[in-house]
Amino acid sequence: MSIKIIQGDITKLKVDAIVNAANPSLLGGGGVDGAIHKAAGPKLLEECKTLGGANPGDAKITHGYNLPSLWVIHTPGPIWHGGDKGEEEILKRSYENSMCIARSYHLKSIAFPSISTGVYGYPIEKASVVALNSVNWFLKNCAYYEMEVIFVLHSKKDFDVYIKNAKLLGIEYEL
Ligand code: AR6
Repeated sequence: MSIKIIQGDITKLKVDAIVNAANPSLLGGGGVDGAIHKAAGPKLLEECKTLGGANPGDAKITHGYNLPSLWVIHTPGPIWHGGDKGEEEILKRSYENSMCIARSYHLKSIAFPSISTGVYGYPIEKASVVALNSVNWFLKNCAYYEMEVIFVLHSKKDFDVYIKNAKLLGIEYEL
């Protein structure tokens, strides 16, 4: 079981699955969602149309089409409303449900962007703690084969926050 933290563009990664910070329609949008649809090509949207959307915290899987990754796991995170509207629980479920789908497909390498911390406004300091704790907990308690999780941060600032909080939480990671 391992956790990697890197800075980069998630659409470039040759992994088993990348996770998409989607919206409940699952029909594309801006940010990382837009970048993933652009890189995957129009067949991704065609498949997404068959999924019937997803509630915040749930996750659904599609093929990766023109992406280097084989699969895309789509999960709408919570919109930040100040922190007292169940945002933390929903964000945790986005990570855990994505990991559950990855496990059910026996995927070995899964890359996550920083869900909800762009358009959805979840503060990166708080969101990174939820992301790191949820995935670390899943790897320790629920993974029954070797799984590698890569946190892919688009900006150096977000990367630095993840590294700082991984250290504070005592979570082992590689670069
Ligand atoms: N690789 C890795 N991370 C990226 C990339 C990339 N290519 N592009 C952006 N990010 P956001 P959300 C980072 O806004 O907050 C969409 O319209 C970005 O810097 O993409 O969950 C959806 O359709 C940020 O840190 O997702 C929804 O409507 C992080 O990805 C809504 O945005 C997440 O930012 C979802 O908002």
